Amino acid sequence: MRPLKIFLASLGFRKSVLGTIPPLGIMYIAAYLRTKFNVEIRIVNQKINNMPDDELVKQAKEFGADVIGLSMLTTNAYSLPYTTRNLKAALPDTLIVIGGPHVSAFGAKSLEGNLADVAVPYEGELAFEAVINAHFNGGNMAGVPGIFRRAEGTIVSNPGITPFVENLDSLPFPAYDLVDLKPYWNVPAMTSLMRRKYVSLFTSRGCPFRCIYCHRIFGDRLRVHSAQRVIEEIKFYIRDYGVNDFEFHDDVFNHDKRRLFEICGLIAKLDSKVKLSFPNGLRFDELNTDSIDALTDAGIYHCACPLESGSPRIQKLIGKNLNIRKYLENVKYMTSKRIFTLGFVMMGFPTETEEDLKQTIETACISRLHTATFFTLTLFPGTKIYDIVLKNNPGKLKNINYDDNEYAHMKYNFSDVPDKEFFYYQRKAYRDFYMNPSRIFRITRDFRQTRSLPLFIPEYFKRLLKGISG
Ligand code: B12
Ligand code: SF4
Repeated sequence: MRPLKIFLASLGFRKSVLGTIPPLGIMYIAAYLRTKFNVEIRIVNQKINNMPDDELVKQAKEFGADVIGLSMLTTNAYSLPYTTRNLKAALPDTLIVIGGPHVSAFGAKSLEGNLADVAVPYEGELAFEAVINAHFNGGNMAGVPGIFRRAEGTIVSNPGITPFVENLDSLPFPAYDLVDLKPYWNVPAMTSLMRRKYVSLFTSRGCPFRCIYCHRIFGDRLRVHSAQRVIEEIKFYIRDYGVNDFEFHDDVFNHDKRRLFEICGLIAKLDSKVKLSFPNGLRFDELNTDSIDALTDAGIYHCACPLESGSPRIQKLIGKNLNIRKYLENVKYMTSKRIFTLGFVMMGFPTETEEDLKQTIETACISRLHTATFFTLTLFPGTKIYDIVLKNNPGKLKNINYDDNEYAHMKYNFSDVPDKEFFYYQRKAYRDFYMNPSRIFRITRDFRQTRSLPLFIPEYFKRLLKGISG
């Protein structure tokens, strides 16, 4: 029997120097499906070479896909109507499944306005397997828990939730063999460096914290790959890909402290010297000098430090409850080791006042962070904070346009401060934070690719002009 042909694509375009990484979600799914079915799989990441939608459709047709899986963030979902219409026209009998953060956020609504057949929220491996089994065994998907599907002209939400993989070590390594890594090595990754041979890792899923603006893709229980398995994976990439630079995308890599020490200890014993970065951040109030020393010995050189707010009142409101004193101490200690530290800060929370904003700016400014990005809160359905605004201030949701928006350029203001003042504080944040000779000195001293720093200057000015320019 010929293998089942599965075409997996990650949607969206790369518009600036901001990061692009290998599409881990569909790479994990591909690796898993290979262990379950006789399949031939092709992976396409639209973002890496800004492949036009029509080219993506052409490739799916040429490949002769029996099943198409499309993965996307909400910011990338705007092309779904066009792409699914053309995919259906080119391959009328092919099952189109959508999944990823957008479906996890929008649920049944993610099937509105497009021609995808099935939408899979949350973790994808087991649910996609169940969808394929149901499709090729009579087509009845009513028994697949937690998915959204079309039936008799309507969208149906199946009862139950899509299952999580309990033992993460039972999953195969993501299918790096289906991805050409070279183009990724030439553009900035989430770690804002380029021209470096790296691999992205995702060594844990789920998070026990309760920040009310955050996704729930992997549930609220931390599941981890064992330290031994993480090291096996690292050794595999060193051996087979000649890579010694590893970018961790975990949400809370350092929550399991024993595992952190185990992983760092095993890395320090490797024959090859490796470099580690944590561009999605660590939970900084859960670090201490010992864990920072262990990470340093293992090779950490670049780390995001999520602060979000410098106001204890807002910390409580958003459920982050970060210990700001410990945060500052640990940033200082990490920076003293010349590890490049990037602050993630958010502004625009409901009820946030000028006083809160001032506290946030002051906290960022007194920190030893090398850089900071002052994001505006972007609300996604499926989060508690979205429901709060929906209840108290629904008018504010009307203007949200997620389409193709990037990172620091989203311009929303859900705070109590009028827009004019609010964006003034955002610009002030960038100005006060960066207009500091000691910080500029440390950036140029500790950034690994000083020569590429000028590339980020236009990005800096865009942020500095937020709320003034278009
Ligand atoms: C790396 C990362 C990025 C990178 C690269 C993202 C990319 N895809 O190119 C960069 C830095 C560019 C980025 C940017 C942004 N990001 Co981001 N990012 C992440 C991060 C930290 C890791 C993503 C990852 O690799 N996960 C690991 C893989 C294994 O998980 P996964 O992709 O979700 O796949 C699993 C399931 O979703 C599902 N699945 C995925 N695809 C498919 C497809 C099918 C068919 C099926 C069945 C299942 C399925 O199965 C997979 C395996 O279980 C996540 C947080 C997180 N923990 O996931 C946020 C996250 C994806 N980002 C998020 C956001 C909000 C953003 C920004 C909009 C931030 C902002 N306000 O500007 C920008 C968007 C920029 C843009 N225009 O694209 C949100 C998404 C929310 C949403 N509804 O879309 C997340 C979830 C974090 C959060 N705070 O909530 N991000
Ligand atoms: S923001 Fe980070 S710490 Fe908070 S719930 Fe999300 S992943 Fe967990």
